[in-house]
Amino acid sequence: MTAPRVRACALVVLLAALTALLAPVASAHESTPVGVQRIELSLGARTLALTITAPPEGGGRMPVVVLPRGEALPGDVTLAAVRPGEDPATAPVVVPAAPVGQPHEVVLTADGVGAWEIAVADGSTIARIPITVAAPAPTPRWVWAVRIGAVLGVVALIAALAPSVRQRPRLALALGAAAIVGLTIAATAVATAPATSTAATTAATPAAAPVDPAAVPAGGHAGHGGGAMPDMRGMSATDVPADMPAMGPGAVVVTARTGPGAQAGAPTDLELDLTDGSTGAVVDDLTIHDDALIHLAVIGPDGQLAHVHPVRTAPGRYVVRVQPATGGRYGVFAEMERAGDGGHQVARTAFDVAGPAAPAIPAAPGAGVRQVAGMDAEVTTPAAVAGRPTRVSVAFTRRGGAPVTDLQGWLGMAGHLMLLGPGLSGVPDPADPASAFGHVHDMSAAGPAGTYGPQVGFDYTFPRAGRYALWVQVQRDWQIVTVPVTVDVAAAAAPTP
Ligand SMILES: [Cu+2]
Repeated sequence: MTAPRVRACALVVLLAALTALLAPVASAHESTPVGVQRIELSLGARTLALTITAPPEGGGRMPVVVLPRGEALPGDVTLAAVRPGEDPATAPVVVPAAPVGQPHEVVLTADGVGAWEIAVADGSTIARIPITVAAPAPTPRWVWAVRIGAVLGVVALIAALAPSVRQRPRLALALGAAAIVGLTIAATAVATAPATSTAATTAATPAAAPVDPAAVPAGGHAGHGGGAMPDMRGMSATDVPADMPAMGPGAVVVTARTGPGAQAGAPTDLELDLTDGSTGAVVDDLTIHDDALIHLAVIGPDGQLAHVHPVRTAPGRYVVRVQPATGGRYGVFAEMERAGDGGHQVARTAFDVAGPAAPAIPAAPGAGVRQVAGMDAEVTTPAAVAGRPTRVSVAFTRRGGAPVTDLQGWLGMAGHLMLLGPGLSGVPDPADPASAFGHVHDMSAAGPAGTYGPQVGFDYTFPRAGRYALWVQVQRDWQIVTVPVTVDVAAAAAPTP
């Protein structure tokens, strides 16, 4: 080979080596892992599902997809990325009213490190979703070693191959040795580099802690303050023991307050203030879990359940619109997760509504077929015994018998079951702290089309005998379908000697 060809070949090899060496460095440093977070908002009378793509480390573009669900409502909503507490009116992005199920993407900008809020306004309420933009991680030492070693090696090698240097063998040899040393340093740094770390830039959803199914207590109670029920056949659940005071370190106390003159039959904004049960401090460290900051069950004396997702309007303050149908005392169950070791918990409170009182919860049908939202819902519950796992399932068919297979996932699951246990009177009473509350998930995998059905099922261990009110919830055509069910639970027989 001629000298120019040797040089050309050496150059190609060098460039290839340089590219190979620098490639992992570039990907480790420049491409920020992108976190995508879904959050459900009950904003005024609207239901919106937001999909937020976190900005890169250091700040930048933040695409948000807004999906209206539930009822189509006139009027725009506006979105803005603001610093905490800032007025979002200065540069809002308008999301025009759209039919339910039709997503609309807007791009916000959070161009700095630290705390931000995505402000979502409907003209009367401003929801503020907290977002944290992480600082870019400092370049690790091994990356600098790769860079310096590679540059040194390549420059020395090119210099060693220069015609003028090749006529001076000692210098060429020294440069060649320097090139080998540089490239060796770079290669060693790559080989010994730690695995790339990822930094979340948005409110993180902590993974559910694995639970040992063998640890199910005989009584069926699992955890206090709404600890996760042991998983059974892919199910997960939340259970609030009766008489549960949501106290203990880090337990959140929720105070509920209706608007002035809350009246049966009229919508009212329910305000929730969150404080720490131990310190009395405002609690503002909720993380998104199951696509919401707070999952709120409001259960009326008439047996109606509203499963809504209050919006954060200020630190420690959440608001949700409710429409109580009757007068009386309403039970409120707030499921949430605190950052750090706060864990998953349920806080319980109540509020009163003026107006004619309804009788105690009328019993919904038990097992069997009932019609709901244009479908036949067939409920199956085996004879339930306190302390034994029971499977409650609902099969949906269209009128005419064809199975329903187009149920949409909601909050990341095929279906939800909420339930209220018997109070001291022996029947469910949302105002009676003796009535246990539970929330169970059907976590079955979606079908090939990404939908669910025709059946959803839930495993639950009823803690004690008595009458339970259950509400099975699925989503279809962007609407939540609720199937109320009554289950009478028998006492466990005394063990025979
Ligand atoms: Cu929820």
